[in-house]
Amino acid sequence: MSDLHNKIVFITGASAGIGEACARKFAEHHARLILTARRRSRLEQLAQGLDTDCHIIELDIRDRWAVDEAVNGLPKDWKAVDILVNNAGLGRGLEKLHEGNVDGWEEMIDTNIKGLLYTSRAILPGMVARGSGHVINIGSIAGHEVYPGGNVYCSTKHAVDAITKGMRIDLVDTPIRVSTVDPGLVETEFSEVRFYGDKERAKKVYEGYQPLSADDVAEAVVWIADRPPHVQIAEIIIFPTAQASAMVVDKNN
Ligand code: NDP
Ligand code: 8X3
Repeated sequence: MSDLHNKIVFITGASAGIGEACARKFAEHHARLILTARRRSRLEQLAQGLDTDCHIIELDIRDRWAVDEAVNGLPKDWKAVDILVNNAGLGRGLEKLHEGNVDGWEEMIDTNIKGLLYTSRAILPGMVARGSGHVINIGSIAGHEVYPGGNVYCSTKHAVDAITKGMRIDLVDTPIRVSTVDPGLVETEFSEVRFYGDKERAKKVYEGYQPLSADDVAEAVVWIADRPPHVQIAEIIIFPTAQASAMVVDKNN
């Protein structure tokens, strides 16, 4: 039996893409899932199809008080979160900085950095008190490189990289593990959100090569979570085979 059996996994952004795929993969191991995102109906639909216990919370991680309330208000048998998957995040636009949309910057910074911090701050004290836990952040190749128009999104993912490293240092004298999975191009709703619903433009991002699927990333997340307690995978960078760096993608071959 997998070590993940009956583990409580708290996933942010479980209503789509990588977060949803993580929920499905953890469910295959019979982990118990706390599914969070803003779109409750999607979470309900997901939970209905999973053969494991699920607890749904409609949550906007940009709202600090709502995050605290969600975590503090967990029912007794859901409180002892074993694994936190900090996945919720988004990109907005690809404009040059001097032409950028400030509202989009706010959304990215508030979600990708502050939301991840609020969630971690709310859940980590319980892990520390219990002497067990694992935080798995979803970073990005954008946390290692900067590409044209990536200015603010890349800065948020560089921040995730720094926060991951900082957390690992802060928790080194505990049994808690901290990991990050940093993908390249994954075909999800990410580009549709980045381009404010422009499906045609979003589709083009994934044309001419085989991008990663959300499942490819979720498999890495679950593998990391399933290592023995003394093994801490610090970081995994995953590319599609046709990608060599943020900007080098072999299209139409
Ligand atoms: P999707 O757009 O498919 O999914 C994003 C998820 O984040 C949704 O479930 C959405 O749920 C949730 N979310 C967004 N904002 C909030 C918020 N304020 N509060 C709570 N949940 C929120 O994109 P991906 O699955 O691709 O993205 C997941 C993570 O992976 C992100 O952190 C992204 O930066 C990262 N990533 C993606 C890559 C890609 O190429 N796709 C590559 C590298 C990293 P809802 O709208 O219901 O709230
Ligand atoms: C999202 C994918 O290519 O914009 O992190 O960095 S990319």
